Amino acid sequence: MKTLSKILLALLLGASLLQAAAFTKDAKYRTTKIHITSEKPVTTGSNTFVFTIKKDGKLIKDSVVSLKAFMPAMPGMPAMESKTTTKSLGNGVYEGTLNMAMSGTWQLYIYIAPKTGKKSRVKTTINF
Ligand SMILES: [Cu+2]
Repeated sequence: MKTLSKILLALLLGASLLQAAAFTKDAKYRTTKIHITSEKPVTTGSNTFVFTIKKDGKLIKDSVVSLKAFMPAMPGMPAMESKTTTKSLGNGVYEGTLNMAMSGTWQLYIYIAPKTGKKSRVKTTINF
């Protein structure tokens, strides 16, 4: 029995290591498409998200990508906001950490400023 539970535990750990991101979401605005992932489930506090950004099917490299997450004021609670500028991981992939102080629905704005060409903003929500 002890051996069996050890085997089961090993299988579970192996499965969780192989598992894809705990959180994924796709957002788009016109021809800009963003695939958002987080290694860990989204939770109250600090969350690191990875954004893969494409425009017209091409990976968007060399852009400044910044984030704003906010929750409007609720009864008995002020509005909350977290902003950051992402770090480019190369090849159209950007990573940023937001502090989400409470559970619920957060509005997320992703601002993309390319070196040349038009800036764009993609809106989505994150719910946890
Ligand atoms: Cu709130």
